[in-house]
Amino acid sequence: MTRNSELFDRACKTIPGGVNSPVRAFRSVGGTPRFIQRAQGAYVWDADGTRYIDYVGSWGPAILGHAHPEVVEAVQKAAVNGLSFGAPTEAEIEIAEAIAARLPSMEQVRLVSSGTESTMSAIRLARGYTGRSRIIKFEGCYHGHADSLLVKAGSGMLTFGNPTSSGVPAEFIQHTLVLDFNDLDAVAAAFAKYPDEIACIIVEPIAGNMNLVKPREGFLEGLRELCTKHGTVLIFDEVMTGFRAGPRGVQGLTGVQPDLTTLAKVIGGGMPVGAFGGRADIMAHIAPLGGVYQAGTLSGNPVAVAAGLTTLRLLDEPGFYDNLEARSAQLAKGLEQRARAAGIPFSADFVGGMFGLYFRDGIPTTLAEVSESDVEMFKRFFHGMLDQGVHFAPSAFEAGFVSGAHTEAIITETLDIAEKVFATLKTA
Ligand code: KE4
Repeated sequence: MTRNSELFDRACKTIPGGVNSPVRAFRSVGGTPRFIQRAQGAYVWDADGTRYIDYVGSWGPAILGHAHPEVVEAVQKAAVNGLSFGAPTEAEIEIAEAIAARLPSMEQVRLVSSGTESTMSAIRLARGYTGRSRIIKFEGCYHGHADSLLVKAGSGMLTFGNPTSSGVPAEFIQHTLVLDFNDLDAVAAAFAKYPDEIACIIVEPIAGNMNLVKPREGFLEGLRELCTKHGTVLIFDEVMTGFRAGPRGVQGLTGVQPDLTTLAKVIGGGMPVGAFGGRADIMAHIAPLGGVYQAGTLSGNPVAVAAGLTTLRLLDEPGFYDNLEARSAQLAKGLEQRARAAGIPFSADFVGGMFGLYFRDGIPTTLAEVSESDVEMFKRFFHGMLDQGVHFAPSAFEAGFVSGAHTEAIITETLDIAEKVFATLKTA
């Protein structure tokens, strides 16, 4: 009995599934989740003292590497002055200004405490601003667990193969239209069917919750055009891609400007910070200015904001993103080379500090293509790597993450281990 399994057994007695977020439970890959005791840079250590090269990165926030000394120091300095006041602070202005300076589409920013809160609030705001009820999302995209979005979602819901959650009454999702990601014709048809009824489109501009799936040429531009034509609010859910896919998110990479953007993960640097924001004329409808209510006791609390602000500042280091993407490329291309040498059907893709691994030939551009991946082969790869001290995301339908602490040598170490693991996959 390892310490991990002891803790997991104990956890399951008082925590549903032993975890506080389903995807952590290893249910899709089997085995015992690793209970992390500490983390530093590119590494995490579990309850048995085993070290892993970490490619989960807290599902995106740990872009600098774990426990960056300057982030930890900022948190400590903020904490001694009090944890939360329920009153405005200068730091909240600073992070709103820092976000708006990096994402010009976000003329106004409201802080919340999670990605779910940010998307839930953005949807309500789009409905309040337009006076319309219908929303469009895409199958396999995950926007957190607000009721109207838990329809054919991605991430842990796709992982478990139950993409629409129980407990959500049909009335709550009757206005949610679910279309295929990258199918612009389907979006045009929805507008033809419901002219002037669609409040918003919410999209992961690069999908990271059905594994990594990039938009086809013209897809985002087409969404922009249709939303402008129909007075529909275009929401880029950049909770995962914001400051992760690049220094200005996907909107910076593509030049496609959404009306609203949702953020979290990186902007908290590991602490609970989310945000939504965009055009000032839309944000003017949010309380206390307008009739769309939204609130949060711990929104913008100084300790979390200190972590986020310091993280954003450190991301401005010259060359940070060039190095980050070079490491992602080294990993993705290196894995492809080694898998092919072992005769394993495998492909990999990357953008900025995020990557996708697919046990199929060819990089997927749709959920259907992702779903062709050999999940059983992924499970064996996942555990083979885990046993050798490399921790990937415990799901075939999640993106992976590198950080500024993942050096060329650490990626090479990962690739050397992968070469051995791929060799075992062929024989099994
Ligand atoms: P949170 O409520 O978990 O902070 O954010 C929800 C969310 C919203 N939008 C996007 C694009 C997201 O990726 C997420 C959360 N991502 C998952 C990982 N795929 C979080 C991991 C988990 O659920 O434990």
